Amino acid sequence: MKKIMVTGALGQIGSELTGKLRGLYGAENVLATDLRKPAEGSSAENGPFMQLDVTDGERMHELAKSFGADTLIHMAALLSATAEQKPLLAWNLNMGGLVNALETSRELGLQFFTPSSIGAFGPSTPKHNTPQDTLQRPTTMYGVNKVAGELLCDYYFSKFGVDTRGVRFPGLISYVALPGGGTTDYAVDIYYKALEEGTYTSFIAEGTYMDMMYMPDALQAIVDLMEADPSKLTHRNAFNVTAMSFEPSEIGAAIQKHIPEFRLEYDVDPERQAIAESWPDSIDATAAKEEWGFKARYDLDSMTADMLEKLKAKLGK
Ligand code: AKB
Repeated sequence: MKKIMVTGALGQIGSELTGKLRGLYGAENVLATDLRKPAEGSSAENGPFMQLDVTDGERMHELAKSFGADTLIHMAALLSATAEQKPLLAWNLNMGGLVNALETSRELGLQFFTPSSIGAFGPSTPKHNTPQDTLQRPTTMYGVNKVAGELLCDYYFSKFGVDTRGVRFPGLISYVALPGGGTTDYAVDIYYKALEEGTYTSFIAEGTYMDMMYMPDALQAIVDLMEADPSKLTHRNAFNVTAMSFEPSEIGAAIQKHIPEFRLEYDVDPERQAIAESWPDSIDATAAKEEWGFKARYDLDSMTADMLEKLKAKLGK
């Protein structure tokens, strides 16, 4: 990776990924693009930025070409809960954006990355230690988009030789950018509310396990997979990656080790709860470990300590 274009660069992952890539490869070598304009003083402004609607394939191609990109990292997408509320918009944006990004990569010979998700699994998928290769019959629009996307990336590799790579991300937790419209968002909100109000009302029910990962591990996974020797990759797209699996009362207990008076309450949102219940409790990341050395550094306790420390500074607490 030397000249990288990132779509969705102002989103939850994109905003931190852009900074990491600029640190590794030079600010001038990473073009950040997003539908929105960056806020003044935002880190997206520490290097080139262009506005881009990913459903406009012609503009995407033109931007990548004039930048001289050799890599396209496609992050722009709607998350699970929003996609469930606006399924047609999700189809058009998630699938339209992806096919434009793959076409741009095919036409310009770019290396390509896009994330899939634990949302690509469904209720008939084995729930515990979900294998890399397994049943995928998701019941959400987001999941339908993710499975179709995984297959499309495989197709562009086998049919056109595009160097497509990707992972299935679990819920990602970060103190930098807030997620928006995801089912796993509670595991970010809880830290903010713990510091701001000392209490949090979870929209996910006690006992509902989902896989999670701290953002620094997620960013490193993208870099490691993109740098991996292609001859070692049996799978190319949709590698299961995870760092931990927990349910709301376990993250609550981890926070109480630092804030003993913290209280966790529940007001379950039936829509997001149904999505969570259709996903695995825990997935198996063996293929990612074996094929390109995936490793997560943070577990629930070390992530919680770091999150609370960084958020305290951010919120001036
Ligand atoms: C979501 O909750 O929609 C995302 C995901 C797991 O893909 N965080």
